[in-house]
Parts: sequence; structure tokens; C-alpha cells
Amino acid sequence: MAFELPKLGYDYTALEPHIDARTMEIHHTKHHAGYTNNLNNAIVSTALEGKSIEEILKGTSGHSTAVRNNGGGYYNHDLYWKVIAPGGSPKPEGVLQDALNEYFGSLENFREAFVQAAVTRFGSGWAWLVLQDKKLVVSSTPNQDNPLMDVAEVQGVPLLGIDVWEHAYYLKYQNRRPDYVNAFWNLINWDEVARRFKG
Ligand code: MN3
Repeated sequence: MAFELPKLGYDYTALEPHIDARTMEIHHTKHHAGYTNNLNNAIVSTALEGKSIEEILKGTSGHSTAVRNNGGGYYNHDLYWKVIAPGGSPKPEGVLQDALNEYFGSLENFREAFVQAAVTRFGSGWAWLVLQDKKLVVSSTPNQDNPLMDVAEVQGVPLLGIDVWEHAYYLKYQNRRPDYVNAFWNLINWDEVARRFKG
């Protein structure tokens, strides 16, 4: 019943040169594993044991800080590994492309908004593309919060997310967060974003 660290669909080296293998290995085997273990420890023998991660997150205002931080960390990293892929995938098509055009004007405008949210998030956190009441919006959250949480300023379904904690990029990019964010853009798995959009 406990949450398990998901396996990646590719090797640690597969996202080079955009994200280096050492960062990937530490991020997955130390950071994501830590959130997973700490989440399990925080919910064992409580009313949350056996619930889905989505159910747990939507009740965040009523949970401990440990559940908020580690539940978010568990979910967010699972999404992160899936919305990127070696070489990325072709640009958004079909209904996702139409929606991005409708709410941002163009893919390039969406990119600017997403990059801006990622670069300007102060300290550790995430930037998101969020499906909110059938609209698409860009937001960012502090720490391991995400749009599924009832404490988030912008609530909805996260379709795409970028981790802007320094542990996600510091070995290769040091303080150059914008370089990492722009490199991430080359890896986006639009097929996965579209799958989440269609629900
Ligand atoms: Mn991380």
C-alpha cells in the first residue's frame, strides 16, 4: 500500500546535455526517494494511509507540514520525470495546441510566460501549466506545493511542471537558472502534456 519510488522511463544519461546524468541520479535516488520515504512515514497508521496521492493533496490544509512537503515532493517529481523525455517530442498538436493558442495567443507566448514564472519564483519551488476550469493558466508555487493542493493560490490540474529547486540544476548550471529553464524546454514531452490535458 505504501507509495513507491517510480522507475524512470529512460536512463540517467538520456537527457544530456540538457540535464546531466549526475543531477538525474541524485535527484531520483536521493531527493525523490527521500520524499517518498518521508511521505510513507508521515501517513503510516493514519487516516491517510491507502488514499491516492491526489486525494491526500486536495486536503492539504488539514494535514501536517510533513505530509504537505513530502506528498507534494512525491507527486511533483513523478510528474516531472514524465513530462520530459530524451529529445522531447514534437510540438503540441490538436486540442492542446488550440487551447495554448486560445489562452496565450501562441506557443511562443506560452513559452515566455512559463519561463518567466520559472525564473522569477523566489527560492525553491515549481512553475506550472495548469488546467483551471477548462482554461489554461501559468502559475508557480513555493517549496513542494502544487496546484492540486487546496492551499495553492492557483488551483487546478497540473499539466506541465518544472522543478526550480537548485538541486535540479546546480551541478551543471550553478546560479544560471534561466539556462536550465531554457534547456528544459527542449525536453518537454508534449504527448504526455496532451494526455494529461485530455484527462
Ligand atoms: Mn526536485
